[in-house]
Order: sequence, then structure tokens, then C-alpha cells
Amino acid sequence: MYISLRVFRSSLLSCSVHKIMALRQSSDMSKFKEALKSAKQVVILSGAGISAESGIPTFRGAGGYWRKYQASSLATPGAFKTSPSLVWEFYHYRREVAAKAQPNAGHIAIADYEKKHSSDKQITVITQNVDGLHARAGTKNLIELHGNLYKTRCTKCKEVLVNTDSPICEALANRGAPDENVVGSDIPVKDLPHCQKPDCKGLLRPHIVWFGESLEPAVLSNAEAVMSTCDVCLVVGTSSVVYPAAMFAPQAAARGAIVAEFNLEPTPATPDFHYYFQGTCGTTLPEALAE
Ligand code: BJW
Ligand code: ZN
Repeated sequence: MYISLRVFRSSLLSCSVHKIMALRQSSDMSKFKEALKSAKQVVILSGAGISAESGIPTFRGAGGYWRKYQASSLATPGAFKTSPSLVWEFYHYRREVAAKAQPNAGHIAIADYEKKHSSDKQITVITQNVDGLHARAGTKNLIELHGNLYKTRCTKCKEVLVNTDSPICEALANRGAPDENVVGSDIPVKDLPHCQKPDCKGLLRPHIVWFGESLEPAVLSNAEAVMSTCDVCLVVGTSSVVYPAAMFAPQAAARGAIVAEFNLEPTPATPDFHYYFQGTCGTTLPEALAE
């Protein structure tokens, strides 16, 4: 359920005031592992940082550009309306990069942890990533909040389909190079991916949640449900600036769940959490999730 930014910020502010008195942050791994051991419901909330070691660029910071465009400026309905060709080139490039990437030690540690503990704990991975690497590492109980690079949605009949074709259509073959000297994109709309239903033939788009679009209601309510009951939450490789995901873990911490952040650097949400482990997910997660 949505709360307004003003209400959210003021509730965070009062939480933060409370925490200044009550919450002492720790980076004691053995203490965290004790808390994890006794947890019954565990959520792992991941972001682009977990896939960085697989060679997939993050959104913010130096890697967040494709050609001269900031990645987040292409992930909008407006950009697709203005130039479906440019946006498809961007997504074609990212589909190819992610298809060649392999899950890394962080993804694998999470998948192994679920495999080992699914009989004594409820473990859910909520990811903001669209690259499919958690599933490829073997994670089963997975909520993909922002969609998936290998799903398409018809702009006309709204049908969602899995599509792993490479390239997704002939016109995109050898397109999408990240070279910043390449300007614009000129693939005629008729040559971009289209719905195969004979009575539809609508233009397809990536089945991804762009800025300003709502998350799928069922996906959002599943995520909110597990976030509202977990006893331990690991927040891994996310800058915690994109809503609604950015408020999941601070809200869980505010109601008393133990929250641990794993990141290369502190984020705006770091002060809200009980534990902070600085470093790459590929090194910190295998340690945190091992027996
Ligand atoms: C490592 C590491 C290593 C690196 N190890 N760590 C409330 C308040 C204000 C604004 C809003 C609000 N509610 C909604 C909005 C608007 C908007 C929003 O949040 N804007 C903010 C930027 C302010 N949200 C939306 O529009 C959402 N829709 C929505 O809520 O609809 C209703 C609504 C709309 C408007 C107003 C009100 C209500 C939809 C959000 C969809 C996000 N989509 C994207 C792109 C699509 C996916 C794609 O093409 O791939 O999803 S944006 C982009 O950001 C992507 C990511 O999933 C998402 C989060 O980024 P993430 O994963 O955190 O990556 P980075 O790069 O930011 O951070 C990486 C981190 O890893 C860093 O911290 C590094 O340090 C770390 N790191 N290597 C460990 N090896
Ligand atoms: Zn269709």
C-alpha cells in the first residue's frame, strides 16, 4: 500500500530520532549470524550492486550510462514513446550483456542458503534487478519487482511472454553498441518486435517497470506481505533511492525486524539499519550466509 513521500519522510524522521537513542549500528558478523540462525522468516532485498561482479553495470555512478544517455532516462514511458527504436536498442544491448554474464558468488551464496534452509525458514528474495541472475543461480522463491529483461509485453493486448531470442528481431542484430559517438536510432517501428497474435500485431515493449509506472499490484503486495512479517532482512547492493523498494527495509527496521545492509558504500538508508557490512557482495554474502 502506498504512503505519501511527506508522510513517509516524517515517519522516517521520527524513526531516526528514535534510533539515535535506541539503535547502535554494528558490523559484528558473528552477532548478525546468530540473529540469522534464529530467524524464521528471512528476506533478501537486492539491487544492481549484486550483479556488478557479474559485469552488469549499476544504474547510478560511473557505469550508469549507455552512449551519452543516463540509463534511468531511457527507462521511462516517455523515452519509449519518443523513440521506441532507441529504447529497444538499449534493451537489446542489455539482454545480450546479461545473457553472457554468469551468476557470481553473491547470487550463489543466496541460492545455496535457500536450498539449505527452506525446510526450517521461509526465505524470499525480492530483487529490483531485471537480469535474471538470481533465478539462474538457483533461487526459487523470487519476487522480481521491476520485471525481467527476457519478458515482453504487448502495448496493445498487454500479453506478457518470455522471450529469450537473440537478437529479439532481425533489425536489432548488430545494434545497441554502447559507443557514445553513435547518435539517435533509426529502426522503423514496423521492424521492431511485434505481437504475433494475428488479430493484434501490437508493438512489444520490455516487461519492465519504468519510472513513473506502477509496479504490478500482485507483485507489490507479495513483496509488502513478506516485508511486513520477516524477522531478518538483508539489503544487498542497492542505493536505496528508488521507491517503493527504498522504503521496504527502513519500514521493516522501524517495526523491529533486524536489518543488515551489504554495500560497497553507505546509502541514505544506512543509519536506519542494525548492521552494515562494507564490501563487495561476492565476499560479504558468502561469509554472512555460511553455517
Ligand atoms: C555494490 C557493489 C558490489 C555496487 N557489492 N554493493 C516516493 C518518493 C519519491 C519518488 C517516488 C516515490 N514513489 C515513486 C516515486 C518515483 C520513482 C522514484 O523512486 N524516483 C526516485 C529516483 C526518487 N519511482 C517510480 O517511478 C516507481 N513507480 C511507482 O512507484 O509508481 C507509482 C508512483 C509513481 C510516481 C510517483 C508516485 C508513485 C517505479 C520505479 C521503477 C524503477 N525502474 C528502474 C529501471 C528499470 C529497470 C531496467 O531498465 O533495468 O529500476 S530504475 C533503476 O533503479 C532500476 C533499479 O532496479 C532501480 C534501483 O537501483 P539499484 O538497484 O539500487 O541500483 P543503483 O545503481 O542505484 O545502486 C547500486 C548499489 O550497489 C550502490 O549503492 C553501490 O554502492 C552498490 N554496489 N557494486 C556491493 N560489488
Ligand atoms: Zn498483442
